[in-house]
Amino acid sequence: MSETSDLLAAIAGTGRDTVRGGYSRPVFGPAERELVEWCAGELDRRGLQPETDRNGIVWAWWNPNGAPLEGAVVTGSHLDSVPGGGAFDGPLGVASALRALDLLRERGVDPARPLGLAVFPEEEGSRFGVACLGSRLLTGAITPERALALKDPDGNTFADVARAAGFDPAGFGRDDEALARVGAFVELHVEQGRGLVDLDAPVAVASSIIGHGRWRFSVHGQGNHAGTTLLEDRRDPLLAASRIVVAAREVAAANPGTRATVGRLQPVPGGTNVIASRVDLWLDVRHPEDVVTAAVVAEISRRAAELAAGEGCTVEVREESFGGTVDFDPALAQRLTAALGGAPVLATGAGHDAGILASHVPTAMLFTRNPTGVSHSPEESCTDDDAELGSVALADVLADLLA
Ligand code: HGY
Ligand code: MN
Ligand code: MN
Ligand code: MN
Repeated sequence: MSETSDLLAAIAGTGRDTVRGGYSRPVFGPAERELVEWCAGELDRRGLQPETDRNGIVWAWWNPNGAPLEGAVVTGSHLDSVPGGGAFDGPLGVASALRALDLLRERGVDPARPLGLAVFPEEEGSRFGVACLGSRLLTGAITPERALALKDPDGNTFADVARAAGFDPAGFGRDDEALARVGAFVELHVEQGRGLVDLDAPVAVASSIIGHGRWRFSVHGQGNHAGTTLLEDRRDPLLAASRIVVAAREVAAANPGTRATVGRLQPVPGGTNVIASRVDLWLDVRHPEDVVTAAVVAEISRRAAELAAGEGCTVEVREESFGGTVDFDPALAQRLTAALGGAPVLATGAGHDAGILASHVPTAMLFTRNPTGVSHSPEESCTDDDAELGSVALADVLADLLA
């Protein structure tokens, strides 16, 4: 074990299992209250008073010199997960932030600026469908109106869930005061790929996040009885949807570098002996060049309309979220690389709150090695030693930024 992996074990031992069930950050889901209490307890034990702001972001400040908070250095990540996710995507960034604070204190660092720790809600978008919902609300990348109307799989609106968790729905939205406090944001995250394994290095600095978005396809057909409806009389949206999934792969394969995924498909009403009346499927498309992403989505949409019509169905396509490729601040990335005495610089295909903040404040990321390279799955991994090396690296770059 290492101090960082001890913190990770504590996170895994709390209500995170329910969070891993794809539900939103505890602050919006009282069932995961235990996770928030653990986090608040760890901050409290370090003499930091956690406060949850009007967008559901948890902030805590280490400010031994009582300096104004504006222009602070902030580090942190998220605690929510995807359904069936791993134990490190998010929590490693939070555990490393706590451990890095401990290391800064052990080293006797006297910060010229405050250090903030932040935990962002609903980074995965597993509950309300839009990734990085907390950081999008903070920066105005999503309007409060659109966010409040988002629904979870049970049909609860974000407004209702937030109100039930004690938030004022009128409070959500861009928060310039909070943004003014962030002079620089550094997020550490487990690597979601094999870059560091192949380079045989424990930590990397991020160069960019490739652009990515989510589109909802709703295929409408004719609900009917599985036993009394002859094949020639059917307008089966699930058959059309299945062909759309195959077409998405074909279009992606024809555009090198494209990643197209349908990870969620929902027949309605979903009965074994019922021909569906509608099928919703969610398409995730990513590519380093935003124009290619747009062209791929347009071609998949065109093919979908054709395939639906071929089965007597229709299809509606709605963009749920899109963020273009983010190139992190090169000077800040260079400064982190120098503070580490040199480190690999890697791009990522995964989205992060850092990707949303990067358009508003100087932002950087560190990645810690993941021996399996697998993520969004229980096989996601990080050794105890590497987890600690990541925290040490985070402490090194924070010490440099706080000097
Ligand atoms: O989907 C992503 O890339 C991130 O894990 N939210
Ligand atoms: Mn993730
Ligand atoms: Mn993540
Ligand atoms: Mn019947």
